[in-house]
Amino acid sequence: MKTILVTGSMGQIGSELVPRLRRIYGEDHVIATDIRPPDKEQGPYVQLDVTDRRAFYDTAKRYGADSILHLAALLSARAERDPLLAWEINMGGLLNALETARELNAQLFTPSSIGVFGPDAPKDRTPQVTVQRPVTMYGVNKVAGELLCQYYFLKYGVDTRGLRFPGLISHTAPPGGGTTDYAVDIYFAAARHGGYESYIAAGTFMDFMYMPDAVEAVIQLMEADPSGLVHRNAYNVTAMSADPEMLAAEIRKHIPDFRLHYRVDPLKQRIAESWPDSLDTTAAENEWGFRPRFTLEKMTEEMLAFAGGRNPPEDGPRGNSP
Ligand code: AKB
Repeated sequence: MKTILVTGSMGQIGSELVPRLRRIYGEDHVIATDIRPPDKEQGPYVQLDVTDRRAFYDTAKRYGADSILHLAALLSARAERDPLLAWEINMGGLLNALETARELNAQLFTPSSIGVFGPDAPKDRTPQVTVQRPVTMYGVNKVAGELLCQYYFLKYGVDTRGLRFPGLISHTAPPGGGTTDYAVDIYFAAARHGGYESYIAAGTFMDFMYMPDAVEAVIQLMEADPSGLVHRNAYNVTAMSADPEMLAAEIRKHIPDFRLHYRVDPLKQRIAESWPDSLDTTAAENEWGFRPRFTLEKMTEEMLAFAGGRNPPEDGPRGNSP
């Protein structure tokens, strides 16, 4: 049975991924770590700064980790405000994760992002393999991260795997410092206040995916037969492409008088405009069977139910069953 070390476990992805992993692999086989002290009773937890290579290695070794899910990172808008810190955490943390994986012969997953593409890449159905010239520090980190993971795979045989995530939408833990965060905020504002002021302009399309689909995609990729993984670092994945008006139209099916206003944030808008409108996910579909379950309609129904403090609809699938 796998023993999995997760960094950034209290972040947006980790908050849903860790409980799901514990249901599959057992509580004691998933070691959650984050830079913060633990906030509730839970399974094995270690406070870990991923830029401390010795502590990273010692923690993984102590628990006998044979799999590392390295999630700790600064997101795009935050990284743009402090590029040096972003380099330190995003690249330093990844290098420590890769070195630990190499020394312990462990599998390694780390998320990449739609941020690896820049204005030179095709905007619609952006191909798996195309020009990657990002204009943000976050994008530079993620491209370098993909290449570094591929280098460790080719040179040392480390079983590195990654996904280029779009904006991830979840009701469990708020995102922080991302460009796509508006697509989470809009649901909470709609359910609680009936209106939202968007920092992303109307007509700005980006890709999104509901968190249960993202969690299943990570697990599916980590369990996939390595012989089929041609583009292991990293796969385009997404479930829907939307702009603020599309999200609002879907919300109005449940809250007819929902109001959407705009106060555009120039930094986040500039980042969003440099990213694809939609990704081509053919490689992920063909190489390991990626197939998201949540459409915009179904996700909106659930997000509004959770954000409004109601239970989600009984009949809908919530990702795959354990
Ligand atoms: C961000 O907005 O920075 C992230 C991402 C798309 O990688 N959600």
